[in-house]
Amino acid sequence: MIFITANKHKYEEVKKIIPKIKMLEMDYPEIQADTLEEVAKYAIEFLKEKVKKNFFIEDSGLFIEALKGFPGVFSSYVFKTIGNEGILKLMDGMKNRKARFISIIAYYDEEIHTFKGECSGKISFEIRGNKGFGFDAIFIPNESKKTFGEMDIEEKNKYSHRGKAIKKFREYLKI
Ligand code: ITT
Repeated sequence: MIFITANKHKYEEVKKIIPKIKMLEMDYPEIQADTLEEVAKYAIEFLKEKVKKNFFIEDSGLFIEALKGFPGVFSSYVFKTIGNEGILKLMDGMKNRKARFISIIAYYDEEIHTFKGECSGKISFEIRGNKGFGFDAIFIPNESKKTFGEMDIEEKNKYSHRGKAIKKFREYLKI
């Protein structure tokens, strides 16, 4: 089973739940669309002719309620540009800190299958923790007081959007 991603952290998280996974780094277009599902499906259409085995990709994003869902489908770009400091600055003085992460796994085996995981929580007031990646250090899932940046992979997987999506995928695969 092949996981096409350029993000080593995502791969490590997935591997804890489905150990027999190989990472393959391949470039694919991430279109500008309204939903993660559309972005993922377009990527599968692009990749399916090029990859000869069954494979999957994962597309994820952070949706902040007070920012009307921003950065959402632009999460990767926003993280690379303004980063966690930028998000905290945008939210300066905002009391509504509600946010959720969404993960879409898109799997191709002659057909496209998608599996969705969501994790609700809030944006912290400061950067906390140096584990994980991306927005982990500013996101506190509802089930905990810690940010994802303060959790090991196992603990993050218990609550996270990706952990939930991968578990659904594992059930589908019956492994
Ligand atoms: P791919 O090669 O798999 O596309 P990517 O890092 O570009 O890797 P996405 O396009 O799905 O991934 O972008 C999602 C961005 O949202 C990612 O770069 C992070 O900044 C952020 N993100 C997604 N899941 C996250 C998580 O579990 N913890 C922290 N940040 C996350």
